[in-house]
Amino acid sequence: MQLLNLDHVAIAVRDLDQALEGYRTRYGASPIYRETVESQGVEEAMIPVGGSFVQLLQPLGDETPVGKFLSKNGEGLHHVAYAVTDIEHALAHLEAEGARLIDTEPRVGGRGAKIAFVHPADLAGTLIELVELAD
Ligand code: CMX
Ligand code: CO
Repeated sequence: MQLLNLDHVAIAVRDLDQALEGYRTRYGASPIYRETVESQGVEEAMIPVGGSFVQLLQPLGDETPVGKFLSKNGEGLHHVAYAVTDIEHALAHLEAEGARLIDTEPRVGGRGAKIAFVHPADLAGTLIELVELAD
């Protein structure tokens, strides 16, 4: 098990266009990907920062994970995502460690990457995403 890189920090927003405009005007930063990921209930945009990204997430509905988060907490930091080389191996390791996995098998997320989440109650109150990027 090795965390290769901080792939992204994700921020829940109500209005993706408005948040992107803020990043553009305040920080001169623009997204290089923008896509709807139905399976995760989000429209997402990825802004490159060094070797990592800021991921802005707008929910597709109130009953999605990000929709529920916004209702409860308002806009703000939602999760951190670490890149791994072999996500199945990483999940097997975490399961053996007794970690509270949300996904026991990877799903396909944005950029065609394999992704899986670990529950925020598992460690330090932080929702963690593992990402294995597509070749
Ligand atoms: N960070 C930290 N804590 C969080 C959290 C978050 N992002 N989301 C929820 N929680 C906490 C809640 O505050 C709550 O804590 P308490 O029990 O102390 O009140 C607890 O987790 C349960 O929260 P909930 O509002 O009842 O929500 P659910 O249990 O229905 O869902 C979670 C929480 C994490 C299981 C769900 O959001 C999930 O499956 N997330 C993974 C998928 C996801 O987030 N997809 C969108 C991003 C896609 C992408 O990055 O590509
Ligand atoms: Co993410």
